[in-house]
Amino acid sequence: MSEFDQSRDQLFTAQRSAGDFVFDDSVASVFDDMISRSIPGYRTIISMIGVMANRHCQERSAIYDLGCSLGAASFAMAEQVSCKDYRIHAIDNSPAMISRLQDRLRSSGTPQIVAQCADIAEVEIINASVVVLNFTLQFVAKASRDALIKQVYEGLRPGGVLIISEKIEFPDPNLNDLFTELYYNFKEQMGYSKMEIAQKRTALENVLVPETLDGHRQRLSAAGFSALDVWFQCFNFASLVAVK
Ligand code: GEK
Repeated sequence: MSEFDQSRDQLFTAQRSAGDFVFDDSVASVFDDMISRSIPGYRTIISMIGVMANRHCQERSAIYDLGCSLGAASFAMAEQVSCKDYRIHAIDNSPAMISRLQDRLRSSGTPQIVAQCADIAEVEIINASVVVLNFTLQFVAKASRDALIKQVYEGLRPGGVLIISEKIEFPDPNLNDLFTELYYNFKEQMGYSKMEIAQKRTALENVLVPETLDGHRQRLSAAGFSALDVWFQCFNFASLVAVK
């Protein structure tokens, strides 16, 4: 548990009418609890992003945390990166997330993190040594994903890395069903009821659009990344690293 831990996520406990999931203040206020009980391995992924960022950060370069939410990956990187003269750009288009992140930055004394409320499709990536897309690309319109990854590639220095975590789907329908069911079993184990799980699933239906690992690999190769592979996977959640 971090010093920032907030309230428990009970957003989907009551019967609710259909409506798409949005990253508003009610979500931001319980987000730490929500994401750590909803993504198997989330805390491990966050901590390893810090380890990888320390390995790849270059002096006088920029680190980007795209779709940073409350800044978990940014704080992990700030804690672990030892190279000199770098800045972490923590970017999210949810005003509720960014306002809470600003509060955290004010009280945490981490001047190397700069928060910005913006659409990541419109942010210029410049002089980057590390770019993180931790469960963000899945919320970007599919038609815009190629351009975004290409832009990240162009903005990275040689030797720089992109770390990208996503909910994934499987080409084999039986495996897809199995991993989906195992994932719901995990959520029940984390204290969510069947009704909460079903309602959240409906709310996310048109908002979170997963792709296959092959789809991600192809997009990363097409953008120019030469070395890339999965470094973490649990059921239908995976994280890849791609080196320029
Ligand atoms: C973490 N990375 O804790 N531009 C900017 N932000 C966006 C966009 C966009 N176009 N689309 C979605 N977002 C975080 C977790 S959460 C994952 C990331 C989840 C933002 C959105 O506002 C939200 O804060 C974040 O991407 C996705 O490591 O909730 O499953």
